[in-house]
Amino acid sequence: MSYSRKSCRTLFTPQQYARIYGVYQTSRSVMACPSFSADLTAAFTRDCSDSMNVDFTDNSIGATSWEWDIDGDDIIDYTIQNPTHSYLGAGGYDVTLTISNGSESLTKVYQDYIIVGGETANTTQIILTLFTDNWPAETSWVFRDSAGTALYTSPEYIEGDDDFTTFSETFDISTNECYTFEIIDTYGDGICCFSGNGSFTLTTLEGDIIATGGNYGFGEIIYMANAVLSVDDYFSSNNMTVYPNPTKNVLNIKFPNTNDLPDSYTVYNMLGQIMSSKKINQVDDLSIQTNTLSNGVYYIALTEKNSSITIPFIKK
Ligand SMILES: [Ca+2]
Ligand SMILES: [Ca+2]
Repeated sequence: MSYSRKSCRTLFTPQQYARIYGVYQTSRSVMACPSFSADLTAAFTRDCSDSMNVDFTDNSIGATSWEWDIDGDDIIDYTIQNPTHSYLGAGGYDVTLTISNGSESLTKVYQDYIIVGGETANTTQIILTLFTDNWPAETSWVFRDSAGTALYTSPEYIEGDDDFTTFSETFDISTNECYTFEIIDTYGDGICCFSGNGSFTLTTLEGDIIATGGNYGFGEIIYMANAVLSVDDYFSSNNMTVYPNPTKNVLNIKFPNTNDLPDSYTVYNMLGQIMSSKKINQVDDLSIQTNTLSNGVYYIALTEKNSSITIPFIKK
């Protein structure tokens, strides 16, 4: 409630103006920039392996102490300003940074900020199926090997002509390599779901889906490992032997428990081409004829349910 005359209620005296100006001048630096905020960046080189080193950099303002939970388990891992961490194990990790300036603290959570590892794609060819939306010219993609070399790149999709159209591309891949597929949208709204339900899908030649999406903003990178030498539970708990290696006419694979044999095997050459493949019904099926192979390095992939192992061998 004001007791001044109505015409005076919205007016300030010169003294009042002076005080307002004084307060503004002394506090404007505080109002212009935050004096206390949490922020971070991370530097890393991702590949398909299940481990990755990350250098975190604190970009906070006004912090005098730091608490980092770098793997989302609510347990503080580091209290230094700029930690380096080695992640072991594929998956997405939340990163939480809590800063303090002695009197107050601030916490910022970055969900799935660090992603380690890649999809499994044990095959000789990867098939891209792309269904465009109403703005196909915004879409492009590139398929790279682990050195970053672009092996396949998209054609130019034409506005109007290529709207709501399905495109299929085939990528030849080799064994023991990490590939990336990057899809890009120049407008930043993906190909779903504002201007039509576009999508991309990567499948193996055998029809297994590696990755699919459409609602990816400015873009997305898919990491895919092809026949990376790995050991799963079944094979690590079975002391198998492979002999002779190098081999001439027959390669033998022996499991201690002949009642628990793997399901099948496939022999690949260095280019990832399938040389032979067989379902394993009996012990004899694991004596593999190699006399028809030309000399060189090959890989034999054994599978048992969801486990697989790939072993290199030499034909001499
Ligand atoms: Ca932790
Ligand atoms: Ca778009």
